[in-house]
Formats: sequence, structure tokens, C-alpha cells
Amino acid sequence: DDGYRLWLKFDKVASASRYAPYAASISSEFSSTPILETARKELTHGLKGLTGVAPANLPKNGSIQFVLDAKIPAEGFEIQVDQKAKISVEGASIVGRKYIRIKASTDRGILYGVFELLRTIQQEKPLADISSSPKVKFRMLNHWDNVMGTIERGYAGQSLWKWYELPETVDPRYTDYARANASIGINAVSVNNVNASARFMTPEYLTKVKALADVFRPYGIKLFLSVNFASPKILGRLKTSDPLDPEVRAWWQAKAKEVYRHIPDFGGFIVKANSEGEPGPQEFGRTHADGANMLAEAVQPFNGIVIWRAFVYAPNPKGDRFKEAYTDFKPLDGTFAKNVIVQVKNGPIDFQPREPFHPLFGAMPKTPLALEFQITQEYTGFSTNIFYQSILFKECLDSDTYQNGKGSTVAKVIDGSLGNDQITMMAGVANTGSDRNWTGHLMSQANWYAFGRLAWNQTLSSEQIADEWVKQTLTRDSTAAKTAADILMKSRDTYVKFTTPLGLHHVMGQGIHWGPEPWLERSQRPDWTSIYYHRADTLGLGFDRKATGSNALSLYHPEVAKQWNDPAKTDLNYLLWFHHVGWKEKLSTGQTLWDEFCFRYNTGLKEVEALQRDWDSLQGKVDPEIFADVKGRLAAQQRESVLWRDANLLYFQTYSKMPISYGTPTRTLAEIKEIVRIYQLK
Ligand code: BDP
Repeated sequence: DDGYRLWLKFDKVASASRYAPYAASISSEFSSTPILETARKELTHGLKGLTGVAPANLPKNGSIQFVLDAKIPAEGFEIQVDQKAKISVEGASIVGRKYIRIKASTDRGILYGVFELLRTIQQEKPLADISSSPKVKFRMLNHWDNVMGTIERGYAGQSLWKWYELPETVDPRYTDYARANASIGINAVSVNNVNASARFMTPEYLTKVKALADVFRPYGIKLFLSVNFASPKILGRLKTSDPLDPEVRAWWQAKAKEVYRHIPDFGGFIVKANSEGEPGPQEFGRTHADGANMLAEAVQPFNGIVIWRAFVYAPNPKGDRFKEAYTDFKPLDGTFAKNVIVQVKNGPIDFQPREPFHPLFGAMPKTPLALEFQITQEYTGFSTNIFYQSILFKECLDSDTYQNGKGSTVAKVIDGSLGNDQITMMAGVANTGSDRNWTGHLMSQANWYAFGRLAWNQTLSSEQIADEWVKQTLTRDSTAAKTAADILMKSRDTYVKFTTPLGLHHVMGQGIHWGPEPWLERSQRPDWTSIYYHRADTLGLGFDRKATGSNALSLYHPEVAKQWNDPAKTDLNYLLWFHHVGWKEKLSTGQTLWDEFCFRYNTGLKEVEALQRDWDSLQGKVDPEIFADVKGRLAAQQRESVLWRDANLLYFQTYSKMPISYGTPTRTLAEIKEIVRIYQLK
């Protein structure tokens, strides 16, 4: 098994006879649409694989019936299982009245109901009534793919989109990609990098992008594009891209019209502006709202939306990057057009293995906010580390912002229920690429899966999602499945321990975000170094963000700030995010900071070895090709964990001046610095 089929294997299940009676036939009350035909095709294909019975199409009274029910929310569905009637099966014909109804108000609802049913059967779970509808409207993947086929922060090969072949050649893989997304409820995709080439707005690229939109549409997926804010200058040869300039506005309006001529149901624009060198409205003395509203006006006649990213920070050696997005965006609350949503990363810095939730959540009650996660593992081990993101996603979603009092979780901010938002969205930076198994590390498929499932329903638990994914992807043997799911469940904490324990953050290599470089002290910008964040000195370690320091804590609701204000009461996982702690200070564990620091790195290493043993125990229980591949990657993870431990303990020891109390580094600091330097040679 090369992993290509993801969680959609649909091989015959051992208890096929339990489900076979239902697989006899399909009937539908819906008039035919492309999405409905997809649903029928997927159900037929899935049932045939899972049960061995190929369903017939009947005009009515099928053993599976698509039923129209206007009361069900758009995209939602209900499954009703009639288990009362006795039944006997002869070939594909069905005697009796055993049937399943999939009810929905739209063809999309039917499609999602179909995948829910197939998911249930593939896990060999009992069929049961269920009612489900998505909590956010746009469940979106952001691809960071470039015109030349590379991917920014992609670790699974090249881009899936073969721009040079498109539009004449349409790779069937695009369809497989779309069905994988539809199977977990993803309904929106932006196909290009947020560091956007203006070329995507040209007729040349619009015809290519249109070909993708045509593939995605029957799977219920809307296409979006990232745009370069300077396009009027770059493509239109205008003198300015000032959002208040009438010519600039007219240029965008004409461009939007052109895009919609190609793709009538185009979703809208996503914009990274005035961030990391990208152009934006601030160059002209305008605000982010001025920029967003200009684009919103251009797409509004076509029901398009603008997704404006809040990932902004200016190089400021005295400031605290933690506060910058807040400083720029909070004053703009309530000034964005109705079809704008502001997209905020889960944490205030940048997709670290653990971050406190972004202080903008809970602080912009008059603006719809989208939550952006990074599924691709830029800071979480590339494609050599197991890092089950669901744990990180849930930690953020369940964080309480106190926006409207206790219980105002990030999940509620983004599902719109606190402010009655019309546009709601959860986005994830995609981890897919041209690798045969889509995600490089096979276990990273679980992150794509978990993102979709949580975007649909933020209340699902990480355990449930892990269990579902394992049973569909790796094994249904219950002991083996438990072991595999446990590996996922433990992986996040283990990774944090051997890379950035106790709230340490942003100490990765300048050019190797999978590896350590805590000594990094010079870069193009101060906030791209490591010392900016760890603030180590002979006294202690960590970034003081309370009133005595940068005061970033004051951006949170007082109830939130309270949890992190006092170092003695701060959850140790966030300690160094908010406090500069003395090396010899005793922590709640009874150990000094330094000893606890050494202890966690060393524990992280031991845990990686335990993950290796756990995986080894699955030999013979999972496919041999998958077994060998993951085993190899775990060995690489083990090697990388030693590098992280050695680098951080030896480097920070130059400040603490205390003996390493747990574990013994295998090299000197000078040797490690040299290894890391060589790793970063071009
Ligand atoms: C950072 C990445 C950079 C992205 C940026 C972003 O290193 O490549 O362009 O995020 O989100 O984490 O715009």
C-alpha cells in the first residue's frame, strides 16, 4: 500500500454481510445536479468496495434513499436507519423493507451524508441515526503553491497543480484530491501562495485556474485565489496601487469581472498585505480596512468575499511581535465591509509547536474572524516527525477568550455564535504535494483528516478523530488500532518536549525550521533571530510579557491574563512565553528551572524511543510498505531529537552555568553549531 488512497480505501470489510442488504439500490428524490451525481457515484463505488454489492439505481424505494427535507440546514444531513424489517438478500435484490434514508435540503448535504455513511461502514461501526451540520460556512485549505510548481513550506514534493500542463491536460489526481476534501467536509480551496505572484491574475493563469475550479465544483468546493496587492501596478501598469485611487479601484473591478467570467462561482480573494515584504495599503498611508474594502467592493456584485490576513509585523527591535497584529487590527474593528473576513493565525507569533491563542480572538466583536492553522509541518518537524495536529487545533479552539464572559471559546468566536457573523471560516495551510502518499509522512495524512473533521465540528475530540483515521487508514485490529492512535495522541507533547519545552519558542534554525539554532543572533530582522524570543542571560530564561516587560498580556481579557500573570501559577507549558524565570528558581514540579529544562529534553528523547517501540509492535498488523516507511521516518525523528536536545542543553548551559542534570549530550556545542551551519548551506 503506497498510501495514495488515504482514508478512502473502501476495501471489503469483514462484516460486509451486515451492511450488504443496504447496498442493494439507490434512489433519489433530488433532481440531478453535478454534486448529486458525485454523491451517487461515490456511494456506488464505496458500497461496492466495502460490501461487495454494487447498488442498482432505482426511481424510488431504494435501500438507500436520498430524501429532500427543506428543514435541514444547508450542507447538513440526517441519516435514518430502518432496522425493523426482516430481510433476506439474494444477489443484489432485496426483499423486505430494510433501508437507509439520507435526508438533506441540498445536494451538498447528500454528498456529506454519503461520506458519513461510508465512514461508518469502513470502520465497521453499527449503523445508527445521525444528524449533523457544519458549524462554519467555509472550511478551507490554503495552498502556498507557486507558479513554477514549488510550494512554500511544502514537505511532500512539488505542487499538485501542474500549471505548465494546464488547462489542456487535467490530471485525474485533481479529482482524487477533491474527493478526499469532500469526504471530510472541506468546501473551499485557495490554490496559490499568499506571497502571491501577480501572474495568477493574468488570462494565462486564469484559464488554468478555471480548469481546476471545474474539477472541484462537482465536489462542492469553491476556488479562491491569493492576490498580490500591487497587481494594478505590476499588471495594469498604473502608477500606484493606492486603494483610494479611482483608477486602482476601477482596475480591480474590471479584474474581478474577468475572474468571474472564467469562474462564475469563484469564492474571492485572500490577501497577505504589508507583511514580510508583501505590498499593501500602508505604503500609501491607508489602513488594512481601506485595502480590504476596496477589494470587497470589486467582488461584491458577484457575491465574492475577501479574506484579509492579520499576520502582520514590522521589524521593530524594541517592540514585541506578539502585539503587532493586535495593534494594527484592533482599532479597525467594525470598519470592514460586510463581505470581508479577517484571518488570524492560531497564535500571536507563528505556528509554533505550542502557542497561547491569538489575542485578537475575543477582541474584535464587530468583525468576522477566520482561524488559520498550519497543517503543513513547518515548525513541527517537516515530513520526518509525527506531530498530530489535532491536539494543537483543539487546544486553541477550546481556549476561553472571555469575549462575552466565561465560555466564549475561540471555537465560538469563529463559528459566529458570539456575534451573529454571516461569514464564518476555519482555514488550514495545506500539507499536500505530489508525493505518492500526498503528505510525505503517512501519519501526516491524519492532520489533513483532522483539520477537515474539526472544521466541520469543533467539538469532536482528538481521540475520536485519531480512532476514525486509524481504522480507515491503518488497521481495524482493535489492539493495533489503539496503539496507532496512542502514538498520534502522544506525538505532539513529545515533540514539544524535545524542541521547545516549558514555553520556549522560535529557536529553530534560520534555514532549517525542523532543527535548532537557539544561538541565532543576527538576521535580516531582529524578530527573525532566536535571541529575540528566548532572552536568555546569566539570570534566567524567557520573555517577560507582563507589565514589567512588554505587557503583551494586557491584550487579553483580564480573566485570561490572570492565568498567566503570576509565574508561580502559570501552566508550565506557557511559562517562558510570559516570564523571564531564574535558572535556580523552583517550579511547581519541585525542580529548578534548569533541572526541569534538562529533564524535559531528556524525557522527550525517551518518548521518541518509546514511539519507535510502539510502532515496531505494529509489524504484521499494518501494511508492510507503510510499516517500513513510518519506521524509517521515526528513526530520522530520533536522530533529530538528539540534535535538538544537544543543541539546546549545551547552548543554554553557557548561560545557566549549571551541570546538565538529565541526559548526556553526544557532541560539543562547537561541533553542533558546525553541523547546523553545514545543514544550512545552499
Ligand atoms: C511563515 C512562513 C512563511 C509564510 C508566512 C505566512 O515561514 O513562509 O509566508 O508564515 O504565513 O510562518 O505568510
